[in-house]
Amino acid sequence: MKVITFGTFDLYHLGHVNLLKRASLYGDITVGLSSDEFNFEKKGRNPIYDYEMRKTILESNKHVVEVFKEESMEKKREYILKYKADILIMGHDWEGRFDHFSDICKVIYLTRTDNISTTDIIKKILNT
Ligand code: C2G
Repeated sequence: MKVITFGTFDLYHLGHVNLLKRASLYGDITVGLSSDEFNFEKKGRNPIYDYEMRKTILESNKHVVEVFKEESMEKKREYILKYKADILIMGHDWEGRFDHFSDICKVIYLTRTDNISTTDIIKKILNT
């Protein structure tokens, strides 16, 4: 089975690793990796690691077979069809947000890892 997931995966951390490990139980993973510009739209700031760095880091994950540039939310259906994904998997902070793709793929939300996020890491660094 072919899994697709999306995200910025900035400052690669345990939450990302756990999500990819859990998703790998369903199949090989293709990642729609948010462009720097799309991350700015989503979070109002540039990622700390630029796209190429985040892509290289993700490609080092043994469960990830392909990484492509995610440029907008509106293209999600196009991406799912283009990459022939059987299952869309996201962390449960997105619960329900992608159910409308269930006509073209299975949609699964997995438990997020508690007490870690890119934003928290940045705050911790700024407060040291
Ligand atoms: N995640 C997690 N546990 C955390 C942090 C993140 O399981 N502690 C998951 C998120 O739920 C997401 C993935 O790791 O499935 C990537 O996280 P982000 O880079 O924060 O993704 P996001 O910015 O939410 O982008 O089109 C969808 C968006 O691109 C998703």
